[in-house]
Amino acid sequence: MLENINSTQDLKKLSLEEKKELAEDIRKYILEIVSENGGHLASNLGVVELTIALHSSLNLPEDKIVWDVGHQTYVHKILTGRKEKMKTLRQLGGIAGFPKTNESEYDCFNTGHSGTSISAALGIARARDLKNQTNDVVAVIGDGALTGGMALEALNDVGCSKTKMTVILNDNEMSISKNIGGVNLFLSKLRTRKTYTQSNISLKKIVGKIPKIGKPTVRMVQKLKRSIKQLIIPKMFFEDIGFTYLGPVDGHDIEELENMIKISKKLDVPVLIHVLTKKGKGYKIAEENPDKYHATGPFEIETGKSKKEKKKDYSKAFGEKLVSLAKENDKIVAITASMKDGTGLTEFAKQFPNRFFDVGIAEQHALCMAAGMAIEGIIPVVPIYSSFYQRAYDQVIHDIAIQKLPVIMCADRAGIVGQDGETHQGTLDLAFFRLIPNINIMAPKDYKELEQMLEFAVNLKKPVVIRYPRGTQGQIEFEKHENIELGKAEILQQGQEVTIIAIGKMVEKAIKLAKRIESEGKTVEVINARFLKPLDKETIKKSIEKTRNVITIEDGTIINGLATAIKELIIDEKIEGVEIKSYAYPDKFIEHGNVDELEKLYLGDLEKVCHEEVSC
Ligand SMILES: Cc1ncc(C[n+]2csc(CCOP(=O)(O)OP(=O)(O)O)c2C)c(N)n1
Repeated sequence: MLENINSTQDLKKLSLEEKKELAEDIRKYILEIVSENGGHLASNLGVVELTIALHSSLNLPEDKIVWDVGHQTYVHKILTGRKEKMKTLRQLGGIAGFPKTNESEYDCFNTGHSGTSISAALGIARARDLKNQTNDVVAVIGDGALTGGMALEALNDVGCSKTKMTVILNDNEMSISKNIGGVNLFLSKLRTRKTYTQSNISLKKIVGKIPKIGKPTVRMVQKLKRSIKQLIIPKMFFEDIGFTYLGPVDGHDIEELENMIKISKKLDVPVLIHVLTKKGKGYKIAEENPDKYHATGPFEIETGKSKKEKKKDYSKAFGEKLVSLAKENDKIVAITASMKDGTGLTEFAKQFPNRFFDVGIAEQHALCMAAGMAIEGIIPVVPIYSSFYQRAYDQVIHDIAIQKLPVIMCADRAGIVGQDGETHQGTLDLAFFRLIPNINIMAPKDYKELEQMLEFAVNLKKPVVIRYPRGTQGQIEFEKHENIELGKAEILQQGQEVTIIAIGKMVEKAIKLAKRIESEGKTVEVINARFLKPLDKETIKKSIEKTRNVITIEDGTIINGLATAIKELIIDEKIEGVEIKSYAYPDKFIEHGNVDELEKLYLGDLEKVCHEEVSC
């Protein structure tokens, strides 16, 4: 069936039975692609029927669908002319894992971070009204994303705005792990109301007749439905804030989904369709472990086994050390914004359930709450992916830094993360944290240094950021691990003619580059900066005054990171006659691709560059 589908027009010609067949073909195709390239599996398998129903019922690209997070758009991409190109999913120059307006006219808004879809859709709908157009606008949002403040802020606005638009709540009871919080409790009540489902059956019967009836009748149906519902669910949050609620509907029943979407198109008010789906649907291994297959590397389809050996990584090193510190110090707590496993907190949560807090996809709340705990003498440790820290910038400034509260902010997935692309690259954190007064910023060269830094941070009693990359430590085994001192760099090797200053995972590259330069007959001083703030000005100044030839290396943007800090130092200290070369990412959003490829593309092959460009 999939072979014959090249556009949404082809899809619209299919019978219901054919659409069901198509759904199975799409599942197989997604499995093939993700098992080869890696990617978001379970969420995509869960929305196959929903996406087919949306594309059958709407008229894209005039109508608009905004996909929340956007990790579940593989089906959408397959149905909108990108079927063949999907084989290049997440590869450099290939199809992105998230919606991209520059990839297709069917992608109407870029997403990647959770909770933006309802706001964006409301904006698009309001713009439509201002332009006197009549197209439909739909936001598709998961129950996980609905735990985030921005999604709730948008619901609040849409509900009372009376703007015609539809929110599809894709409720699979999962965020990446099991969904949590009050919103989840509320949804679980809706899910399990048998009587309410019963009322839907009568609704379905009425809906079947809709093509023949006019608007007044639809309004009557609505009224009737509302009165039934008020009897069954007296406190119905969505209706109370201004939505017409339809559902819950079986998210794997194409016919029922199409009916609901048809009704919503006829209503001139905000509608919320509550769709129940199963994450991983159709692939038993993912159905049973939806969290593990939320996002995955390449794997064998038959067994679900990863094709790559799973090694210890920075998140795990962080999690293990935190557990050992927490055993000694009962003031330590861990806070996650729905990323327990990804940030290495699984074991902590098991061992210290009372000191572990999953707040939902709510980074802003996580950090302000951490500030509240810190002011009362608790030691909150908050690992959040670097790019998601962007969400909580004001909380870092307003709630933590101004009050100098000792919150330990761990920016995981700092630097280039690879295939998730521009919304997920962690290249901005050094720059944006450095701007904030009172914040101390560290980055470790390996696991051991991360452990040292975490222990140091626990005792520091000041706001602190530790940033570390995705994946494993480098190949070099560093013997030297001096004690951490606030604002002190570590000289890894001494030299007379060139100074290389690097931070975090790039220290390994500094050592390699030094070897290359040395092979050409010059001696090189290698400084592991350790702290971007406070910078070890004394050590660095001394070295630069000696060599007058500096190379900086960092895995962040060229703006306001290590390179900038060193240039400022040279100017402020009036060190003259210095040659400086900086390796950093350019002032642009870095696309998707694998980490090695992107490093080569943007930083050059450092060893090769050394050979060609540095006067070795
Ligand atoms: C601001 C932000 N924080 C964290 C994430 C990581 N993340 C990606 S998907 C996801 C879970 C989303 O759950 P839900 O909205 O229910 O969608 P589902 O995958 O279950 O369909 C999380 C936490 C993110 N994308 N954005």
